[in-house]
Amino acid sequence: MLQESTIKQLALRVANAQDNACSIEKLTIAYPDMTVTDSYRVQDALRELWIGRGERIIGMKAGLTSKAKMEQMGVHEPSFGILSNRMAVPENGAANMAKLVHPRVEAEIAFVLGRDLRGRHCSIDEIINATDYVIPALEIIDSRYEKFKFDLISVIADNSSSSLYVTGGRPLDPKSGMDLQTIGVVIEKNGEIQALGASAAVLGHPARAVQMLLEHLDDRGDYLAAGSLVLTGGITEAIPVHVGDVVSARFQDMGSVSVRFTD
Ligand code: OOG
Ligand code: MG
Repeated sequence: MLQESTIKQLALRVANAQDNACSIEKLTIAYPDMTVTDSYRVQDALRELWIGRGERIIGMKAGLTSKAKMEQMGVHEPSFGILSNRMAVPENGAANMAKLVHPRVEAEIAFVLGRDLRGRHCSIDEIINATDYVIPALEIIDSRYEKFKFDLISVIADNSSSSLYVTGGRPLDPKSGMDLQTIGVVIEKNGEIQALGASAAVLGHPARAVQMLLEHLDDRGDYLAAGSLVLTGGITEAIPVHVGDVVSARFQDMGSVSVRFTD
């Protein structure tokens, strides 16, 4: 277990790379004994830093929750991260490439909770009953590690590559009989199809990502408050983007959500 002073130092190193869009070497190179627990402590320190500069916490993300994502990154366990209001981009808004290292876009189903959820034993039904609505989302991930290569411990310390996110399309009430496992999604870049999939790609059911997140939070004495936004993880592999690209994802019965990359 790393000392608290080291954790704070690592959070500053990661925050600096995030703020200045520069890449750093994997933290596990300098700290080979670092653990997953240490990495989540780095996230705690990042959250403190962000709150200290006036940001608001909006919710959390789960990542590496689909086979396509796990294979693409070579990391086979889900990781979680914190979302702040600084990361929100309006629907069809612009993401400035100058502030990003080597971004990629993911299509995800986002949950917005109507009431608090906590504990290790929430069923999928309980999660759905506590959900106000689900909504299409794009997550723009951007690893601060060179060549977008990392291990589980390093990526968690980089807040699971979170960078920006967009929600859009049509919010739906999951309590009104929709089938959350069979939502088809098509991702287009500049009008050309890049990837397609269905929501069951995320752990069999995207609410399972919320369930795993709750287990993770419970282990740390934390929970999801009413109003939290939860990104459940990319359904397909992530799509690399460059200046001028427009990415949109069309979700079955839920409309589409898009983002533009500008210089
Ligand atoms: C880690 C974050 C993955 C997702 O939705 O799977 C993620 C990464 O691939 O950089 O956000
Ligand atoms: Mg993601």
